[in-house]
Amino acid sequence: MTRGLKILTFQASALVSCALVMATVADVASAVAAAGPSEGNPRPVNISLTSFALTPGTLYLKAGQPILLRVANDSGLSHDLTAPEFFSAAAIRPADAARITDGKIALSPHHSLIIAMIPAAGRFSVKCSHKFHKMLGMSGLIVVDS
Ligand SMILES: [Cu+2]
Repeated sequence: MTRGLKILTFQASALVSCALVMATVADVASAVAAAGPSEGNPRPVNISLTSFALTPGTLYLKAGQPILLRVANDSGLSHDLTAPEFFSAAAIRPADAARITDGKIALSPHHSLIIAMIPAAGRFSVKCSHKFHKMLGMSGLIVVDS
């Protein structure tokens, strides 16, 4: 009986994390809708993490222009997008900022998330912080023009 309960508990927590991901996507969708045509819709921007590359290697953005940054782990290994200066300089929707820990977005294999943000001007290096991943090719640059 106890064992059955443990399995149930595990499944429930897995469901909760799936629900959280779906809630984030729904929130961003409503944020986009709320922005309305007069403010201009956020531009969708993608960063793909693979073993072992960040694509694009250099991402060009415009300061002050809202974006929906989709970070996707398109691989079977865990990776992260580490860009502490980029994230701390940007204005990030609070619900999305909660997904960034120590300047890092950690993603399980084949998971993605969307961050609604307004980038600030600068040149920011990005990498995966997992051991040897940067050396193997997981590094890049975000250039935000003013
Ligand atoms: Cu990695």
